Amino acid sequence: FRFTHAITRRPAASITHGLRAVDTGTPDLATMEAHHAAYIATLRATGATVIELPALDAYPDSVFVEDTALCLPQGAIIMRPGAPTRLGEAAEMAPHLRALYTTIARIEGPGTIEGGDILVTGREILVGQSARTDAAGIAELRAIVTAWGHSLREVHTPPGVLHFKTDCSLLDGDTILSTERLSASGCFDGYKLIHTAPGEEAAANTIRFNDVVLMPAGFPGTRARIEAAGYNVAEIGNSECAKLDGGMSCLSLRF
Ligand code: CIR
Repeated sequence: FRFTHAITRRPAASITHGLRAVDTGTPDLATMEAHHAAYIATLRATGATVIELPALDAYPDSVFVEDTALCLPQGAIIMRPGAPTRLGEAAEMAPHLRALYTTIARIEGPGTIEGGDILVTGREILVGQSARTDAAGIAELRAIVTAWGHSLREVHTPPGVLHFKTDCSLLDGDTILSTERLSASGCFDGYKLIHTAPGEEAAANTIRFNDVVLMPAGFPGTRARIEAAGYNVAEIGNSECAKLDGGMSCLSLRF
C-alpha cells in the first residue's frame, strides 16, 4: 500500500457502451471525467507520480486499467482479460509498462485473468476465480509469481459479483475491508477484518494508497468503520463508474 507511481487512463466517449451486469443507466462522460480528475488529484496529493494515458475510444472499458496488468516489485505481468471486448486493452498497456519495468511477463492463454481478481497482501497473492478469471489463467500467473518468490492462494468470488476485489480491499499489510458475503467463505482467516456496513456492499472496493484510503462517496456507515480503525479517508464520486460495475481499484495500476 506504499506506492511511488500510478497509471490511469482517461475515460473515452465510448464509455457509454461499457460493460455492465445490470443496466442502471448510461454513464455521463463529463461527470465521470470530474470524478476521475478528483481521483488522480488525490493520488498525486500523497506525493506519487501519476501517469495519465490518453483515452482509447476503441475500448469502452479502458478507463478500468487495473484489469490489464499486475505490477509487482519484481516486474509487471500483462493480464489476459476474460471479457472479449477487453482483450486488446492489455496489449495497449504493455508498451507503457515496458518503459517502466525491466522485467515483463505475460499471460499467454488460453486461460484468462483480470487484475480485478487479484489482491496482493503483505503476505501472499490472493486470486479469485470469477466469470473473467479461470483456473488456467490462475495457473499461469502462479508459475510466474512463485518464480518471483510470492505465494499464491486461489479463492472464489461470490456468485453474481464481477471481480474478487469488487468485494474486498487491502487497508494495510494484514487488514482487509470485505463484504460479509465474501469473508463468510473463510478466505481471510488470519487477517484483521473490517466489514462493510449493512447494505453498503458497494463500499468494499477501496484503495489504500500511501496515507489515504480512497473510497466511493456515499457510504457513511463503512466510512465510519474505516475511520474508527484509524485510517484517513478521501471520498471520491463513483456514481458513473458504478453503473459499469467499476470502483476505486479498477481505475489505476499502482506500484
Ligand atoms: C467490466 O465489466 O469489465 C467493466 N465494466 C468494469 C471493470 C471493473 N474493474 C475492476 O473491478 N477491476
